[in-house]
Amino acid sequence: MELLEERLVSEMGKSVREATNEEIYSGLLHIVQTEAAKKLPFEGSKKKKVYYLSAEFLIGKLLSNNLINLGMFDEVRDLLEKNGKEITQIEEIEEEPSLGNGGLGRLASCFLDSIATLNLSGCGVGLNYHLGLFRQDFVSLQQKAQPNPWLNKSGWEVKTGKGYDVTMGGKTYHSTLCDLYVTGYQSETIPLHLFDLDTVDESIVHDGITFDKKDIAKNLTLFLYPDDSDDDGRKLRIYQQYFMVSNGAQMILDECVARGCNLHDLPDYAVFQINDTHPSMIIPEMIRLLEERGIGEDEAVDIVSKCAAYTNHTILAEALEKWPISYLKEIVPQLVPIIEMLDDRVRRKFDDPSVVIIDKNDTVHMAHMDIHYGKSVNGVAKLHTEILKDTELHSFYQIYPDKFNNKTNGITFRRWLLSCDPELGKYIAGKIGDGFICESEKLEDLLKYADDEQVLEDLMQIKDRNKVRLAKYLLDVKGITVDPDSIFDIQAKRLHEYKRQQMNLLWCIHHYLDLRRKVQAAGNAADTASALSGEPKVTVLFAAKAAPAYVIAQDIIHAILCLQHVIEQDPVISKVFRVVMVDNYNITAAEKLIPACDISEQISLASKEASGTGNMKYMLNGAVTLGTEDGANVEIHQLVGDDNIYIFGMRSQEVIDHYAKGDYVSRTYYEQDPVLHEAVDFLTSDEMLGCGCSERLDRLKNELVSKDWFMTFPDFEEYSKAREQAYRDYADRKAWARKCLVNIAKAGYFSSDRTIREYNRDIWQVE
Ligand code: 26V
Repeated sequence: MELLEERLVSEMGKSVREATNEEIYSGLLHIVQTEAAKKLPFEGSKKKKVYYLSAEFLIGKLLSNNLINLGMFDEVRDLLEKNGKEITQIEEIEEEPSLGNGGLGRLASCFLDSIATLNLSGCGVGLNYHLGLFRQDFVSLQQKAQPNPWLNKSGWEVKTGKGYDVTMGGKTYHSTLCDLYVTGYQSETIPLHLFDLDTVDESIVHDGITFDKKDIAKNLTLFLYPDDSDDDGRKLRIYQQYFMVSNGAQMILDECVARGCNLHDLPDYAVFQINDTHPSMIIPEMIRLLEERGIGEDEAVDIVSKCAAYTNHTILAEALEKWPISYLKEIVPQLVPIIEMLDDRVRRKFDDPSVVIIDKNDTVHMAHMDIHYGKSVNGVAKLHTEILKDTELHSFYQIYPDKFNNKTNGITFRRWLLSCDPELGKYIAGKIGDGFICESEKLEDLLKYADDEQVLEDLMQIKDRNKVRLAKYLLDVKGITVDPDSIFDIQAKRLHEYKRQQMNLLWCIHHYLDLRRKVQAAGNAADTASALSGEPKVTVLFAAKAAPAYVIAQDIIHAILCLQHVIEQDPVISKVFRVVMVDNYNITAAEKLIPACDISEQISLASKEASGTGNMKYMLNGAVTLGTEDGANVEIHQLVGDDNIYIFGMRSQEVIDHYAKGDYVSRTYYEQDPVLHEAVDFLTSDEMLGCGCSERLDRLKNELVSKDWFMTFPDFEEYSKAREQAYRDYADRKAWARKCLVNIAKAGYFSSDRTIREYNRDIWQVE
């Protein structure tokens, strides 16, 4: 204790009591950085290393998580308390790094935590986006995208002084490299390498997130996922991707040579995991660099094919990247002959146009390159991998059955339990010991308390306190009032039609109209209170960013905000039902929302959600899933059993068959189901138009009635029934607590430590 206090005081030049929260934050940051750096493994102590290449790393705030992993959290908290300070207040100072978008980026961060925790030799490779993914504000009940200048306020990056030349679009750029330290739990630290360009200029951004997309020297690492609705935006994505992988490839070769590699034996020194197709150009780039260093073409292809491994994260066609060869000729002409050579080899071997790399329209299929020239192809949940094998990538599966494997996603329990819900973490450790932190399947020991009334009540009280904590946060930070004494029903994730926030919205409309009818039937004021007295109190929370160019997604946000507004105006109904959309969903918000959740909405159209990882986080924090048989929900269902989850809707095969036959007609449902009809019509009602924008609301209604590509209507009735059943079940506090307990107990399988052990066993083989 003395030591820590002395160090902090010497960092700050004043006593803890006298210091401001900002000074304490900076002091702790320096101490954590020093401790983390001491745990960096000696470069060269292990031969082979995994390089996790990803356009996104959604790492979240670092202070508390690092304190936990370094084993310093309790000591720091107690020291602060002794001096009249609160660790939660210090946490508020930190700006969350904005280097990711959704599940793919968060998964990459959980994986780094697990790689470090398991003491495996590895690192992350990505880009240092100055303004990150945009920050979401709500203005006039609509999403407004703003720059997110997180970097200016962050002190976590360590400048390395390293950098490489990268030639793109006829110009040579010199990169800079800074590292973020990722601490493992009671173990080593690994670096996340973030490449950047010194000439990037934040001042070129104006009117929200608009900027000159052609000025590469100034814009290259401004934003993650710059708007790709025009050619210049798409080209900028290629610039970013090539910059990331060319730097990564040069660094990999330098490091491997320093460890004793003679290039011929590169597969003994490096494996690169390609996270979705954004880093796919590492394959031709690495071949190019090897050839430049004197390796023959055949051998270079062979070497890279033994180093590269590809993870697929989605079956949505628009996310499987394809680039016109003309763009590549303009930006990376040095790769084009190599890609043509790779395509040529494929064509000579296989007489199947569906597996070529460059198709007849001169479009380059990045995933195809990964599959032919990688040693492994994995999906991210059992169902997803089966769909890849049977449908989306079937031709490839026939050629390379042995390359395909499943790696069901996972989450790090350090951040998603110990850090975000310390009270629950401690409570569980008090009951079954803290072995579950690293041996997650030990959580099953909790099952022996499944009928222990005291434990069940304790769990509910922890949940209640988390709900109060969330309510306070929403009031303090967002100015939103919610009743902690209501069911918290939460859907927080990227906004996409396949995730079907619009179906949740339609149910909310339906419920609101139902309540309104009950109030109206009661007539006078005295009776209205009693008209709703038997109703479950419900707070529906949404949180989601929509891609700036994704119009319908923004329409859905708008409709949710309009409904929120309409209900807020109703003093009677808002006592029992509220809809709240929380702005700027990020890790910090997730860490508040998840521990407070009762019902976890995982309602994607079956077959479309590759895995989901939010579903696992809610489960671990004792929420019950309301979901479809999609992604990892299938595995959650198998683990917890029918009694501890609410499953509804079409199964994936049925959905796939509908798409194959093209026989789904949404209008039929609209015309035949009066409940659905009424809810859909309300989108363009006087109440909604009173606060909303008719162009957006009309477009959304029309989209649903005339297309509904993600089939919300056929699932609506079953969804409503399952949801209402869950609300009724919630009334039995003990029975509900038992469901929560079973969910927690069965979550052990979803630790990212398990996932990383599988990657290492089957693909990486690093020490
Ligand atoms: C999405 C977007 C949306 C914004 C505009 C640009 C852009 C570019 C690429 C993508 C692909 C996102 C892929 C992704 O996040 N997939 C998710 O990966 C998770 C981890 O495996 C998985 O749990 C989710 O089911 C899957 O959707």
